[in-house]
Amino acid sequence: MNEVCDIPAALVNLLRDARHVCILTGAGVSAESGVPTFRDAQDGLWAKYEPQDLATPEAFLADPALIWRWYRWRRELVAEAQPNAGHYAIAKLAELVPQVTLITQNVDGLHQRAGSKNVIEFHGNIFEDRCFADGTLHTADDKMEIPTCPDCGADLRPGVVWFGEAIPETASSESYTAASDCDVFLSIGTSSLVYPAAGLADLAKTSGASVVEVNPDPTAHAANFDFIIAGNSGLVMPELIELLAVEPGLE
Ligand code: BV8
Repeated sequence: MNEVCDIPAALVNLLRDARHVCILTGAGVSAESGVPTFRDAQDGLWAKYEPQDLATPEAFLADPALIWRWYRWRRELVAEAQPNAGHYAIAKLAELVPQVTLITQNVDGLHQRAGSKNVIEFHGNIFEDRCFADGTLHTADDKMEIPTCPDCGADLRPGVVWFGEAIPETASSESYTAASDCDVFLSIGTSSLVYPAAGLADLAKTSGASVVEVNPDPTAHAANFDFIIAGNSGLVMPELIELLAVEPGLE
């Protein structure tokens, strides 16, 4: 079996004996599906914008048509993308350990398309439309440059969490519960710079869990993690699953 990166046997044993594995994923997990990360420079007509500057209620209020064009561009990009081996391996892990809680910062829905169930969408979903006034879910009329709410006439906005906005209550409470209950926490494909998501690994650590980072470019947080696997999730996760599937003692 061609080892793509060395996965310590101690980590495989840890996962083999795990009771509850909590996983946090970020844009890096979708990078191998061709979905640009937030760190990646945007190309084309969006190159001059910082994603962080567009993903705010202020930017929407200032120019809702611009923001709708940006999100429709990203929706097309994501709709054309396919889940990659990393997404499928993460879905498979749920069959190999008693309990998995999957929390994603990604709004692309690729985990669900790879078969993961009960995914906690910590930052919402890009394909949802919500009333800007009260957050109610609606289906936007895509012929409208700025779709409006059929109930109150306010603008509709993409169902994602913008900077400066609170994390949805259910997603927040379920994530904190899982991070403080798990015995293994996997942080995969995230720069761990955006809060409160970036605080979940520390919560798991202080709650006694072993914390693992999978990222080709180890983050500033890695120093207080237990295992750092410096590789692409599309290579590391399938290998981890393969090693987990091997009967102990037959490695
Ligand atoms: C809030 C949806 C308050 C929208 C997103 C504490 C300290 C400092 C700042 C704050 C703080 N608390 C709050 C803040 C402010 C802010 C924040 O964190 N700012 C940062 C930038 C400093 N947080 C907020 O505003 C949050 N809300 O605090 O509200 C509040 C409370 C109550 C009531 C009212 C208000 C909301 C944050 C959510 C924003 N929305 N997304 C959209 O998508 O359009 S965030 C968005 O950016 C993503 O969802 C994701 O979370 C983040 C990007 O991070 P990553 O996913 O990690 O991706 P990134 O590109 O950064 O990195 C990719 C990584 O992958 C890299 O490390 C790379 O090496 C790696 N990689 C690359 N290829 C691979 C790979 N890894 C594995 N395999 C590969 N192949």
